Amino acid sequence: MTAYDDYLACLAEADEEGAVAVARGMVDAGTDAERVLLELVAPAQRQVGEWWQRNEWSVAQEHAATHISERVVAVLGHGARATGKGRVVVACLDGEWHALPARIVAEVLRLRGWQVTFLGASVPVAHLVSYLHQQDVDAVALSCALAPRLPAARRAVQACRRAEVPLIVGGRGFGPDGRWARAIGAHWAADATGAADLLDDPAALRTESAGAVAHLADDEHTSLLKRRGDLVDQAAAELRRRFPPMRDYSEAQLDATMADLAHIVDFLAAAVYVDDPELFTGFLAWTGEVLASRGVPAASLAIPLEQYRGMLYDFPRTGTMIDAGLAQLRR
Ligand code: B12
Repeated sequence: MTAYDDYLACLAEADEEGAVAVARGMVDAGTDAERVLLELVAPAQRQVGEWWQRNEWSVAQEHAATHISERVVAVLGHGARATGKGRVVVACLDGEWHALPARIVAEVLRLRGWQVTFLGASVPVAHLVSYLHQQDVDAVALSCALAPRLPAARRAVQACRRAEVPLIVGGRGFGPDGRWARAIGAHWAADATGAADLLDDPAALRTESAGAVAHLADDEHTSLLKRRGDLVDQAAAELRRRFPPMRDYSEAQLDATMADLAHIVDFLAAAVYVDDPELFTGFLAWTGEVLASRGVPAASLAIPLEQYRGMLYDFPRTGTMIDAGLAQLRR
């Protein structure tokens, strides 16, 4: 068994002390704490996500594992000394509850000699900015795991620019190659090591990009989100009509279905925001897998998509995204 297997076994058994011992053991044997964070804890958490996605792990098992990884991350960052590089504030965007990826970035920056202030999950942009005005901060690092937070990320880019504090962003919400960070004009790094390297390069951080958001002039994104409640309600009614198993759903299944319908609108809106159908088709592929592993045919997704398509007939860009999604479902 490798240390990674041992660590996963500890997460599976909710063995907190065991997990800490595996991580400490690696450091004692000479592995950098940064590598332990990025090559043990981070991939283990991604594996936890896959188990949840495939319905092999419950939400409770995921929560227990995440709690343990949070403790391990704190232990690995402990004792790091600031070396006068400056102060970085690390936070998650508004509505973003994936604090652990941000915490891993925070601890890596601490290990690299930065003084780090970790603000944690869901920090509204206005509060972040007023914090920047009150404190002496050299840079901000923002994390986003879910693409629907991209509009908040762009507001943060603009606000940090006005406050003249360099900002870097990261997390899976910006796309696998950071392309949606570029779309909103943000500096992006793929992982915590990339974040540390970018912060060490002030010349790179001084460059400014306006991003590529001219398409937002059509206002489809804002109008679409204004209709969110109505879209979800109508899609639920249509599902009840065309998808008979839903009539026997438990309350919990109905709640999950309503959340899924809202997610579809949110990711559709995010795709419209950055004008990239792949954001939406990628989301649908993932949702299809989640549904299939819970016994719901992925093809049933066509019902809400067709409903949204009909209701949004006067939204041309949105229509293109939905058509790409429907074409993918047919394949
Ligand atoms: C734990 C977890 C949760 C926990 C988070 C608790 C916490 N304290 O963090 C809770 C239970 C809250 C949660 C909730 C949800 N989650 Co969740 N979650 C996860 C899980 C399993 C692990 C997250 C993690 O720690 N990853 C490990 C780190 C290391 O991830 P990482 O992205 O690789 O991070 C690196 C880079 O992205 C980068 N990086 C990250 N941030 C930054 C910042 C900067 C500045 C830079 C430069 C780099 C950078 O550096 C990191 C380290 O190198 C992931 C699975 C996954 N693949 O990540 C799902 C996952 C992200 N969640 C998912 C989902 C769907 C949800 C929910 C919508 C579920 C639901 N139905 O309610 C909610 C949404 C909540 C919200 N609004 O934010 C999906 C997202 C899928 C998608 N299509 O986008 C995932 C991928 C699970 C899956 N496989 O399906 N989740």
